[in-house]
Amino acid sequence: MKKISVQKHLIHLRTGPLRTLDTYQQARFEQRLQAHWEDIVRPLYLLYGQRPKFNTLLQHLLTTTAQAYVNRSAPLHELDIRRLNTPDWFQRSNMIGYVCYADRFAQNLNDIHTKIPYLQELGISYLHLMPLLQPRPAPNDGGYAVANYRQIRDDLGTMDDLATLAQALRQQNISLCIDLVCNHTAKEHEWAQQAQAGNKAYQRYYHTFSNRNLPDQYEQTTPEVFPDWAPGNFTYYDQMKRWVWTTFNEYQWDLNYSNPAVFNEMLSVILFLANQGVEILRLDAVAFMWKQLGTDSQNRPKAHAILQAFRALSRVAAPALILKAEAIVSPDDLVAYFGVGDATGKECELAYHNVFMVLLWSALAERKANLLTYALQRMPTIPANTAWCTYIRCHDDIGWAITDADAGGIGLSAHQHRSFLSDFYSGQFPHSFARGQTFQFNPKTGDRRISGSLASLAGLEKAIEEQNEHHIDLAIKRILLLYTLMLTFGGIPLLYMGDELGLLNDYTYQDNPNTAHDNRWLHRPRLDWHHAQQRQDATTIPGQLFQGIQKRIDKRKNLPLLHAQTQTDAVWIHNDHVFGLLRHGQRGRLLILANMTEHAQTIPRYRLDELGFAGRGYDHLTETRLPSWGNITLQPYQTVWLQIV
Ligand code: OTU
Repeated sequence: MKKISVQKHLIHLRTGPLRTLDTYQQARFEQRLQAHWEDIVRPLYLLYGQRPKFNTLLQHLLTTTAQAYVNRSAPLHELDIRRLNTPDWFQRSNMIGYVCYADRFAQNLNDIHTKIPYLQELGISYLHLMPLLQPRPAPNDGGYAVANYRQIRDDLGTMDDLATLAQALRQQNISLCIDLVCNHTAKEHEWAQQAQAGNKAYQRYYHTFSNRNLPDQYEQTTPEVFPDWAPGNFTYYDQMKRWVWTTFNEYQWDLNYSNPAVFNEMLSVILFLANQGVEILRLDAVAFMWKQLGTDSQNRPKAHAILQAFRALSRVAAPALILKAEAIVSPDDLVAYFGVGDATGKECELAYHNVFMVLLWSALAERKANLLTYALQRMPTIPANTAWCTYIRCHDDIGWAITDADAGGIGLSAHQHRSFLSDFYSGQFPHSFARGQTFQFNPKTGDRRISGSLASLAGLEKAIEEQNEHHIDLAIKRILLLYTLMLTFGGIPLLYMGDELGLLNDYTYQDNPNTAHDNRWLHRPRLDWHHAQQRQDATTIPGQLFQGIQKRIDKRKNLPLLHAQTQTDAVWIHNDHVFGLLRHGQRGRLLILANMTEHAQTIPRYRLDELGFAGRGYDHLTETRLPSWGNITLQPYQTVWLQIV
């Protein structure tokens, strides 16, 4: 890679977009550009360095960046400074996320203002509003088929409403997160419309083919995401007489990032949204952003380069913005989204820990912690300036991301185990407590994923139906156990709307022709505020759950050692039914113990001593001291947050 000088580019920018700024504002931009220069050029050179006019391209991207910096409001510039002064703001133990659909949680964006007190009651400091940019008319994959990135869905409000909401949230120390569907657009997006009308420049925004030659070759190695209703990865469009790469639904067209114009467009969208006050962008389906013949076209090095370049450029214009990777991939591919090699800690600040999520469900079904422990131990640590997003449920299905190596390591067959988990959570396995449904059975691979709400998967639906008080109690304990582990693992825990109240599967999606085919709507209920009232009453199920979660959140916030930078190690407890999570570092040591079964379990004292927990322990959860000798017994599904004090 030849040396590319920042100076030459700066001169351009000074006479261009930066010229209206005062010298201080200009200097601040220039300083940031210099600081990030190598991180900007490295990924862009990998992506586009072979092009004859690389410097001109660079100039375009820098102009987009500088223009966004100029457009950024004074309060957001101030936020930038604040975040730069506290770079670990999203890693602290007081970060607690909540995820909801604006219209299913409230009516619309304006109505969310009235729900802020509810969020505060829970202790929320991060709010992810599910897809809200203008989608194509339904069906639109729950909003993941965007027709206009600069407009809000009509019934939710306007872009100004979003900016106003972001500001109101921030005043209450809540950071706003929204989705950016950067892998594909709706076929109704202007770019796709132009392409369909025959505009060659816009056809190059997508992966289009005049015949099946290349598509057939790609198909040899690319898996299907929605084999049930969107088999294959390509769709033919008669008007344009071309095949288009459509990984997901037919109406979602994959963008072609080998075209730098696409990169520039998306960069400008990112910065536009940051300038509305969005602080976290959830980048959807990032694993798919680069296609490469002969591979599965997922997790490619150039997909990582795109993310690295987005980050480096946005750190110049809007450093308060952080990026979250939605890469629901295998453990071996996941950690790379935080950046590796020269880009370590310079890709996405956040990534979903789908592996931890899957392993928790696995451990609950098996009543055993050994796969959970073993697989977590095999995962590399993440860069110090990044954090996981931990979660138990989200709006999507659960795909059993368990590798052969992980399952094999403890004597399981990965294929059979995944199959067991699908049987278990669809309720087919004998004595299963779960009420879920199979999502996307793929006869070619035998793969089956699972839909269902947290409460229904954890046994609450079945127990309520059977009016079995004991089973209701066990289901509540399971849910609280999952919450404990999500809250103590490290990173930002994401509560998924309704789970805090134990909302069960919502079967009404079957009545709507636009959702009936997609059982992920089982777990995308509306929040019934009348039902939510019960949270005040600890004798009700919502009350027990809500207050139990509230208490755990409060405990977490008061334990600064639960900072994301504190090391997290899964540890063997010498009892396969108990999961041990050790958080340790300069801030202190905490051992989380979780009984994964409905029976009492004993933990040998010598093991606690070995782990450095000899002496009188204190359980933060029950606020009691434990005896300094003898074994420890955990009640069914009990968790202990043990510290030596
Ligand atoms: C994401 O999903 C969204 O979360 C889904 O709701 C969308 O349908 C999809 O993208 C298309 O926009 O791409 O990197 O189990 O996890 O489809 C992973 C499969 C994705 C989902 C996968 C996911």
